[in-house]
Amino acid sequence: MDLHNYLRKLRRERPLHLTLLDPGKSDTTTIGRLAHGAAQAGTDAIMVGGSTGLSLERVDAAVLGIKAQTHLPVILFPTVAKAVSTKADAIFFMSLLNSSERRFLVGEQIESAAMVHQSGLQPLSMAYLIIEPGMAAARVGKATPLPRDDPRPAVAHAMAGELFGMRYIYLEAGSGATEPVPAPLIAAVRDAISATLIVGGGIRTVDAAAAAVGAGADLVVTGTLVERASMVKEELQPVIGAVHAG
Ligand code: 1GP
Repeated sequence: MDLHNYLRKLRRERPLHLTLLDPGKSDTTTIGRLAHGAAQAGTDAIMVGGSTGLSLERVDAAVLGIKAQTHLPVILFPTVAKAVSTKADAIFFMSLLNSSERRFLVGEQIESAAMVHQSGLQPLSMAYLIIEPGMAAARVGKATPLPRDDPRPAVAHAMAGELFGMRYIYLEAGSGATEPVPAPLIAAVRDAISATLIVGGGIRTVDAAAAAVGAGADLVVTGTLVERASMVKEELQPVIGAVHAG
């Protein structure tokens, strides 16, 4: 499956929802159960990744667990090269553009490049931008989060990513953020780029999801919402509905 085309075609109809599952936080059985519920709720694809506690064994098992439970495409959302699973369909081949550490700008990517090339994983090039508060993603990625109240630095980073040829720009407030990326910042980045715009971090309500797509997000990511749900399908469905309603 050509994931880029799949996402692009669907996007012509409506914005998309992606569910992030973290093998560093949940065991394989739980990941399979969450993926099943998210699929029933209408999510468009599953992202697998996290900031800490990841090993290749855990990521492999998570991807296989998801594939046993759903037919949804699985996209890796990697932090380190050693945990890049070849069992997924695609990989966000990403650079954390506001990291101060070479490793997260190009180092891990260089280490995984030959394997990605040989594996059949489809690379989806992405500029990853961490916005305040940034949470664990900022700490682990050695990023000084970009300001929430002044869109200019985020716009400049997004434009640089697009000029590098990156097809996806991800505005990340950090998993579990108390406040998601503000709508005016999303709108300013949307105005400045034509790449596919992904927004995530702290989106747990219908209103927050509607605000993100209203401001111009093409893809909305939620993770904590599904991890904390006791009834995954029921709790996720309204938020996914708000994304799809665009
Ligand atoms: C983190 O943007 C994602 O990379 C998801 O964040 O867990 O807050 O939904 P949440």
